[in-house]
Amino acid sequence: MTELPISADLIAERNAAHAEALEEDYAALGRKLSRTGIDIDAIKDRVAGFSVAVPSWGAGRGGTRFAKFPIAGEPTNIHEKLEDCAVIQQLSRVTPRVSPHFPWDKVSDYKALREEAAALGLGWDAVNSNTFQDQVGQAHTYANGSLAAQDAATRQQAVDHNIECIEIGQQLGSTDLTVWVGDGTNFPGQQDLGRSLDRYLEAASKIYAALPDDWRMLLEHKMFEPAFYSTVISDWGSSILAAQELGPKAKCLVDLGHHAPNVNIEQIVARLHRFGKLGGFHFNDSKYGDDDLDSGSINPHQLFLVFNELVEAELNPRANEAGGGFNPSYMIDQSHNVTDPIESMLSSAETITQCFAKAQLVDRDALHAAQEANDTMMAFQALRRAYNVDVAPILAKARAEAGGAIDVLEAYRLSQYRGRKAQQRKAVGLGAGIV
Ligand code: RM4
Ligand code: MN
Ligand code: MN
Repeated sequence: MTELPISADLIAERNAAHAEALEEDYAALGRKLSRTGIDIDAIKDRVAGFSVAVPSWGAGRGGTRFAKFPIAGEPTNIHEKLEDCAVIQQLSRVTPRVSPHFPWDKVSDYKALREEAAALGLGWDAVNSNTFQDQVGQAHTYANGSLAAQDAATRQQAVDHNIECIEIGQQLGSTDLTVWVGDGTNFPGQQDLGRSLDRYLEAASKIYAALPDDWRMLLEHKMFEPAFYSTVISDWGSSILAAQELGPKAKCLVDLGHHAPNVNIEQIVARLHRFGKLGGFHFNDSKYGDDDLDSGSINPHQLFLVFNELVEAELNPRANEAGGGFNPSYMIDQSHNVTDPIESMLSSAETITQCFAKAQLVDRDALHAAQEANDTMMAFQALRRAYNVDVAPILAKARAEAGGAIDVLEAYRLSQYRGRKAQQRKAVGLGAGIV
C-alpha cells in the first residue's frame, strides 16, 4: 500500500486525546442499552460491517445549474478524486469503495487505475453511464434523448456507451451498472409517451443482454430535470415495471432526492423489496427537488425510517431476490456548493451510519407485537426510542478500532490536507453555469 494521505501519527495522537472520554461515553451507553437487553458490542460489530460507497463526482464542488464556486485544491481528475476519497475512507472507515462515472473518469489503463485505488485502500462500486450530456466529437446528440431517442443511431450509441461502461467495470472489479437517463420532454405532445417508453425498454434490453452473470443493472428513476414536462423513467412505478420486463438482474435504485415532495420513500423501499427489486440507494437530502444536499441535513428521521425498512427487509428475504439474497448497494450522491466536499462526505457517511445503527436498536418484538395489537402509540414509540438514542460513541469506537479517527472533522482540519493540495493541484476553472 502506498502512503495514505493523512498522517497515521496525527490520527493516533488525536484518538489518544479523545480515548478516555469515548470510553466513558461508550460504557454509559452500553449500560443504558443493556437495560433493554441490547449488547452494545454486537451493535458495534454490525456498524463495523457497514459501508457506503462515495461517488467520484462528489469529490469536486459540483455547483448548481447556475454557477460553480471552486475551492483551491479541488480535484480535477480521477487520480486526484481517488486521493480525496482515500482521505474520507482513512478517517471514516465506512467508505471503502468509489463509484465512477463515465466518460468523466475515463483513463487509458483501467488495470493501473484499479491498482492505484487498491494502493489507497479503495475498491470500486457501481459504474455509472452518462448519456445525459454530449461529449466533444460525439456522433449523435442526446439533445432529444438517449435510450429513448427517436433516432435509432442515437439509441445505439447510448447502448454502446453502457456496454463500454460494463467492460470498464469488469476491469475495475465492479458488479453493478447504474443507468440514469435524462430522457423526457418539455412540452406536451413533444414525444409519444407510450412509444418513448417502448424505445427505452428495447434499448435497455440490449444493455441487459450484455450484463455478465454476476452483474446487476440498477435503474435510477427521477421525476424531473432536465426534462420538465415528462421523464421516461420518472418514478418507482416506471422503474419497477422496466426492471420486471428486463429480467431478474435488473433492479431499482432509489435516489432520495428524486421523488415528488413528501412522497413516503420508506414505503417505496418496502414495496421494491416485496417484489425482489430493491437494488440500491443514492443517499442525499432534499428540501425541494433533486437538491443533492448532505445526507440527513434536512430530514434525518426519514433516513432512519428508510433504514428501519431495510432491517425489516433483511429479516424477511424474498425468494425472487436474484443474485444472492438481500444486498442493496449503498452510495452517497451529493453535490457540494458551499462546503469542502471531503467534509460533507465525512459528515454524510457519519449520518448514514448513525441511521443504520439506530435502526439496529429498534425492539422488533415490541414493534411487531404492538402492530399485531393495533397499539399505534407503542408501535410508534418502539421506533422513537431507537431514533432518540445518541449512537455517536458506537460509531466512534468502531471507527477507532478500524484505524479511523474518533473526531473525523477535527483530524481532517488539523491535517491541512486541502491546503497542501492547493499548493500541488492546478486551479479549477469557474465552469459553465447558466448565468
Ligand atoms: C442525476 C442522478 C445520477 C447522477 C447524475 C450526475 O441526477 O442522481 O445518479 O449520476 O445526477
Ligand atoms: Mn443519483
Ligand atoms: Mn440526482
